[in-house]
Amino acid sequence: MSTVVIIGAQWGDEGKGKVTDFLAEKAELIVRYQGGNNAGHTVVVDDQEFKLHLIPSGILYPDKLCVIGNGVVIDPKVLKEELDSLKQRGVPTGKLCVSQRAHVIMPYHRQLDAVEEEKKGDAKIGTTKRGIGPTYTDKASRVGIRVVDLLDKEEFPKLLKRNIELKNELFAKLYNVEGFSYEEVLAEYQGYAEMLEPMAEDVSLLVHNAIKEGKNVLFEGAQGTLLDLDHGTYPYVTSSHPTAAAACLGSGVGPTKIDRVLGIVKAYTTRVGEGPFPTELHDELGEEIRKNGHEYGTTTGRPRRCGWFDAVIVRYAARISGLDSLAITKLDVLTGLPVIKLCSGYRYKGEIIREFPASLKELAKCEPVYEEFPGWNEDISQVTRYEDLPENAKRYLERIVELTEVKIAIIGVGVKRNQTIILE
Ligand code: 2SA
Ligand code: GDP
Ligand code: MG
Repeated sequence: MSTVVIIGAQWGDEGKGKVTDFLAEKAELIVRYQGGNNAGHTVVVDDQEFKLHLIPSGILYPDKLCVIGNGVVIDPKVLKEELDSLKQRGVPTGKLCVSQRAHVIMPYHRQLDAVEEEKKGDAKIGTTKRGIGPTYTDKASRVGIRVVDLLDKEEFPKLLKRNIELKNELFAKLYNVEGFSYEEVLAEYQGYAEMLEPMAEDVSLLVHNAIKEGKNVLFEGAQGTLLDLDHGTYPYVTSSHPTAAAACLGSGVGPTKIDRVLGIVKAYTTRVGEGPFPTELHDELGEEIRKNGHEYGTTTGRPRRCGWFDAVIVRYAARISGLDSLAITKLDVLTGLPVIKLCSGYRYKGEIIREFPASLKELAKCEPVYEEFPGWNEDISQVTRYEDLPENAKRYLERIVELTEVKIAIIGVGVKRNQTIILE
């Protein structure tokens, strides 16, 4: 390992948190580079479960430097809560840095997220309502507030006043909801500025120097490829780029500095929020997988939609992010199913297609073509070597490799660090 980017190759919640935590043992620096506290990364250490939203999953090791890059949107209220909660549980949090260039989520962003969703009615995206989209919108509109601006005692009040006036007008005229008090938000955020001051860094420089010194760096992605603003199932996407290229842009390093890209996939597929999902199971089996896999949103608690593994989307994710290898998680959840299905292509207008379409109308007409595999009943949750997996499980995995054209490096058979099979 030297510099490795970890991305979700489906619709998120593939187990990036667990894999990052597992690989972080050999890393010196762990970087979050996109998204915000819409993410929910679960890490289980011994018997303790941690749900991280904003802070990189490396934080659970006392000696790793954790960094929040410029591509992340930071809600300082959530950052404070997450830091306090970790401290309360005895986790040292002194080695966390945030980029001076990262944009800050403001209370009006959270409110906008909620009212915009409501206004959309049936066409809602199913966002996490954490203010993510409106914060990236302000960033692109060049009216956002960065960490460095929040720390500027002269500039911040001016920026805030201008933004609150504009947003309050919008709330009153368009949404008929109450706006925010400038004085109250100013006082609240001045408190956050004090918290952020010692953490704010030139993250690009910090990561650059670490790479130059030969340190192992992990870039921890959030959400998944099909939620990418450009490459996902638009408009049912998030407002950032959960694909590998974002690791460079969102932390300020050049693409030549990245050694490997690891795609995390579940042994089946889930999606939370609205939008197309070709292999979704609408029956009892979907319920069973949800129950066995504990498929509920780590941030919002919403039930996740469940379905079969879709090799079309993973092959697509492999192309978009240039995946070197896959980590297949939650193989144990499939134990006991008599038959496991694998989508190898879509039937569209009588033809088999293997590339993921851009048009949602076309996607809606795509019917998954399934290959069927006999399941296994053996408990695999303690297996540590690939050879010891049941033959039927190996057959299923081998077909995933053939269809996605990416080799498997890691297999997850449980939530804990030691419930992991390494293949290379
Ligand atoms: P947003 O809030 O603007 O990013 O929502 C836009 C879409 O992105 C989806 N999204 C996610 N999908 C899977 N997991 C995410 N994190 C949480 C988790 C989700 C939760 O770990 O379970 O708790 O509900 C995540 N974050 C954003 C979202 O569902 C929308 O489809
Ligand atoms: P992330 O957003 O990609 O980090 O994933 P989440 O944490 O939102 O959801 C993945 C869930 O699956 C978490 O509850 C993990 O503890 C759990 N998990 C991860 N890997 C495995 C695995 O191999 N087997 C099982 N049974 N659970 C896993
Ligand atoms: Mg998650």
